[in-house]
Amino acid sequence: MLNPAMNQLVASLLDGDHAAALAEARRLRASGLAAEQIVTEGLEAAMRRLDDKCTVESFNLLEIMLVGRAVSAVANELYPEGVPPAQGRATFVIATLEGDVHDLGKNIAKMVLIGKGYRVVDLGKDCPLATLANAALREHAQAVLVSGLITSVIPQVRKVRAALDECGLAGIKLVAGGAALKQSSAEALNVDYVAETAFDGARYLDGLMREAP
Ligand code: B12
Repeated sequence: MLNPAMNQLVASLLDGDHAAALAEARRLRASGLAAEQIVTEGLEAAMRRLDDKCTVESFNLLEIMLVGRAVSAVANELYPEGVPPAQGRATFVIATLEGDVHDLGKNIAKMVLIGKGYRVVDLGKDCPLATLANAALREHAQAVLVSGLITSVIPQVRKVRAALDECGLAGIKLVAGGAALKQSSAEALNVDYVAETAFDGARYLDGLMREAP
């Protein structure tokens, strides 16, 4: 059920009107709503409504891209990235794997983590396994994060652990997120944790980093 406080934001996002969506997001923040709530009850709710348009005959790429642009604008406003710290609390490498071009959720996860003071190396979308594993090694990452929105990318996700092992990164933590992956278990995906939302993933990583020696 849509939170009525989000009605205007969701409507502006679905219109692809990024100026109106930004203004409404600022108003919601000023009224005391947490950024986390605006993402989970506003941005994610708007994207769920887009679902039909991505599947039925009325599929309209331009419309979806405009909504995506509006979502990105609001996410950037809520989590201003600035310059990622050279020495963050820890370094993570994040990517959407080869075969999947969805990146809005990955970008939100990245911004949330940067907002918490982590250094996040973003390898973008459609990323080959070898590129991901090599970057984790090169950047001395403490965890590897993968985002997946289409079910056909799941076999790739299952291979990440082996690619990391081959690079000598056997113990590195591996976290999955995104609409397609969160329907699976950590065991099935061969990862350490499957995040329900960007914030759930960030809390898991916070816990790991607190435990780290
Ligand atoms: C926008 C969109 C697109 C845009 C993507 C724009 C972009 N730059 O990302 C475009 C138009 C390009 C697109 C293309 C396609 N799409 Co599309 N798309 C969507 C749509 C409508 C929204 C996805 C989205 O951005 N959600 C909002 C974000 C914020 O949510 P999220 O990713 O889950 O992220 C949140 C959390 O999960 C978490 N998170 C995400 N990643 C990670 C990672 C980590 C580590 C952590 C901790 C957290 C985390 O953080 C976010 C905030 O909490 C969905 C429908 C839906 N309801 O999901 C379909 C959907 C994902 N698409 C779908 C399909 C089929 C396609 C196409 C194959 C269509 C086609 N026939 O060509 C192509 C894909 C081509 C490819 N090879 O990848 C299907 C996938 C079905 C499936 N299960 O396999 C969906 C579900 C629609 C449907 N019902 O059929 N799509």
